[in-house]
Amino acid sequence: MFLERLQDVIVAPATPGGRSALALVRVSGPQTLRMCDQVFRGRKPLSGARGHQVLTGFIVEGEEIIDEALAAVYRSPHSYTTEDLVEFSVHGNPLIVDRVTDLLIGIGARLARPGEFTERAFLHGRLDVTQAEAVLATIQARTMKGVKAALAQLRGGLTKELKGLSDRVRWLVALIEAQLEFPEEDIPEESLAPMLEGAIADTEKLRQAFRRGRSQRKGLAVMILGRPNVGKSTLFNALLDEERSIVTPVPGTTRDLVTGILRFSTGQVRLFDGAGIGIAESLPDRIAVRRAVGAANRADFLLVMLDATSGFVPADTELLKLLREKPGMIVWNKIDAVKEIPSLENVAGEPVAVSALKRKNLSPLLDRLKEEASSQGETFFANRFQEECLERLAVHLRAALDAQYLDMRAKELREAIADFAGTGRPALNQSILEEIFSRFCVGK
Ligand SMILES: Nc1nc2c(ncn2[C@@H]2O[C@H](COP(=O)(O)OP(=O)(O)OP(=O)(O)O)[C@@H](O)[C@H]2O)c(=O)[nH]1
Ligand SMILES: [Mg+2]
Repeated sequence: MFLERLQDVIVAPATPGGRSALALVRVSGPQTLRMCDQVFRGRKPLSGARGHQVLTGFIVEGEEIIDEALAAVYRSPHSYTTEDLVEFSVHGNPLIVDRVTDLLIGIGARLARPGEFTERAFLHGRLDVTQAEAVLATIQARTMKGVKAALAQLRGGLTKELKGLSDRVRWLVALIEAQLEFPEEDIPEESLAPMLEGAIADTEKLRQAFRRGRSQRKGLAVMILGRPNVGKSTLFNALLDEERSIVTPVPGTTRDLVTGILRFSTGQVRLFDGAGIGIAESLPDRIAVRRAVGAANRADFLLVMLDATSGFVPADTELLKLLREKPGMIVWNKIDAVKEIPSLENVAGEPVAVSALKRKNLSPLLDRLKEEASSQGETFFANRFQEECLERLAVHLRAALDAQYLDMRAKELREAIADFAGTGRPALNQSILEEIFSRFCVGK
């Protein structure tokens, strides 16, 4: 259906509403030049212009002059969308911009949806999704460093990384298939494991670069998670140095998701506090818990809080499991009220022990958050679907590493190869594309 929509001429202002020196109205699609000729009067028709030519003239409605304008003509395929495209520079008055846009709509153009120009560049194969994300990141970056990282990705940085990794996995599949077919040609099986481990490590590096990209764009999302009453809100307030979240001795105090920003010189953290995960009897409790779990799923980093006064309890097991899938750390709280910090077995990483109430030992926690939020190291910008592809990829690679038989390994790796495809060109599914491109501004 959206391929049919490619037949439409789309129009949208490409500059923000409000008064400014100039404003840009963009028009793209198969009949663009013919349509623009109906509203633009220059020394020659736009349909007779070369590509990349700028003409001076007037925007007109019949005999009425709407504005003096410049029209930049881009001819297919040498334009942002790869279609015929015209950009009118008009005076930056919203009345003029709206009138020009309405004029074009009046003769058959359609108002573009957010990101539709970029979506067309994607559908015509000029950009892959990694580059489309880079376009968005270039516009949204809040630091020059972020802009540079986005531009590197727009030039194909991430595409290259993914290709390198996918080539290696393809090579592994070829090796395994050769081994299955010609068992007499002995390919040492010991050599497969290190290669797989290398691919897993590189996938993890990419995932981390995705997280850094997200945190550079929006701030690292950190969720404080724990059973009711362990002191989550007290820690939240202590870290933000502000009495934001309500603290009481009554379990089940926090229900709404509370959020605050922690700023470091290297980046920022969006900190979340929500309901305690535990017995939820009333409907509001259940909704509150669902919200907290949802926020934990969306978070980039978890602070799983345990209560040192009660020690580890069975209900904490589920919370610790989350740390297998997502980076985070364990925080023992209320150490002011115990003689010794309870021990924990079989957990990854060193727990940090604090007293949120007395604000004791918070600096290792803050240091870690600062480190996680810093955009040091390579940064890539991705959307949810690309992140999910990479997540599945990591799962398939691990399964391939653990598989006992070569054919199982080959099967997992073939699935991994399918995941790569999704990172650059997701299945042409309307709702996926809409979700990706709707985050763009109108006119981009
Ligand atoms: N001794 C001691 N008490 C603490 C500490 N941190 C929190 N508390 C107390 O624990 C109780 C619960 O604190 P909250 O911060 O409301 O706990 P919570 O985890 O947000 O609780 P819910 O929102 O109900 O899930 C309060 O009485 C706090 O004063 C601490 O470090 N030491
Ligand atoms: Mg609370």
